[in-house]
Amino acid sequence: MPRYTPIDYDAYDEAYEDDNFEGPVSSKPKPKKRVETTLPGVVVRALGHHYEVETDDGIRLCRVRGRLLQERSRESTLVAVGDRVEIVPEGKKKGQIDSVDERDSVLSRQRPGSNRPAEDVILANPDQVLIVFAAAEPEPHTRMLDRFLVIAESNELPAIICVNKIDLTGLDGAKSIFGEYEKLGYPMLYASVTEGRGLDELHALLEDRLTVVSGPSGVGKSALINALHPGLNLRVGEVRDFEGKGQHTTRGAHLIRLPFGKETFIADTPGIRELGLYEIDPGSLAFYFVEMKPFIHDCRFPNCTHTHEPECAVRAAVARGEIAAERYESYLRVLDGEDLQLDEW
Ligand SMILES: Nc1nc2c(ncn2[C@@H]2O[C@H](COP(=O)(O)OP(=O)(O)O)[C@@H](O)[C@H]2O)c(=O)[nH]1
Ligand SMILES: [Mg+2]
Ligand SMILES: [Zn+2]
Repeated sequence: MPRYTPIDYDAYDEAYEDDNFEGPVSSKPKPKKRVETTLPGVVVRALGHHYEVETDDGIRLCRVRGRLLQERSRESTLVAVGDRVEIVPEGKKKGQIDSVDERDSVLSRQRPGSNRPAEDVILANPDQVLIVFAAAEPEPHTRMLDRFLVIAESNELPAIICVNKIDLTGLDGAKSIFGEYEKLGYPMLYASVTEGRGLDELHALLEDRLTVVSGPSGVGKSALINALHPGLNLRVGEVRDFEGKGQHTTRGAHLIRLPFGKETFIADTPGIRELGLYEIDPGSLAFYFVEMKPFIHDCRFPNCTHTHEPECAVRAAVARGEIAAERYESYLRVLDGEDLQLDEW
């Protein structure tokens, strides 16, 4: 057994994990083997090489245990926001991430400049996306809503559409703009923070899920979340969501635990903002417009882009009014690569 000189904490850790370790050759008594109790938690924020992990006894600042770093695969992010982890607590406020649970779902993108398939996990374990729009102020652009829906569909995330500020238009006014989406089968929620409408339904839809909250700036995302978590005090009327200005340290998404249910989390928008549409294969785009899906296989050409080809079942459905002309227009624009400034939030 080589002589072991404790140098730092990490070395100690490794030494403790070595079952054959006989202890430092010194007169000091052998330190007692620590009994490691781990705590379950959820990663809520990534800060460089550290992570904030929400546990039952609060948020702890954690680093990743050396042993876990060695197990790192090149295929995917080792630890991501949204991961369910086990941590070994250190003191009252810190800990080490000891293991990461298998992910049920991911929001990810391919790592640029990589020659092997490697994904950057922007968010682990998302359950759904809540796309918030306003019935008025700002003027709703359904073209932009269609883009959010494409992002949700291409990531296989169920989407819920929340139309806020119905106090400004009335329910009928809001439905005249967004009714089409109800027909497509998306769950719709009409709300008004000012009048306290729709908040109970929203509460029920979010409970015990991890929801990505997204939508243009000014539609009332922060106001809605404050209404469900009055202690949170997100700034209303500011462009940056969920965070104060001048915080650049956070990478990717940030989770906030809402004070109901056992595991209710919302993720802020940077996660989805980073997912451009540039990665979507034009040949698959129609699959992300839910109403086009049933027609795609009836096109004469299997590689039909539904733009000019003869005997295109999608265009025929548009002509018959079975697919809304506005939605088809959105499809063409996304296909065309039109940049709709999703990042101007
Ligand atoms: N009339 C009306 N205004 C609202 C409502 N919800 C939020 N607002 C206002 O809309 C503005 C933007 O809200 P905010 O929550 O910051 O939007 P965010 O950018 O999506 O987070 C603020 O001035 C809010 O007071 C609503 O239900 N009705
Ligand atoms: Mg906001
Ligand atoms: Zn076609």
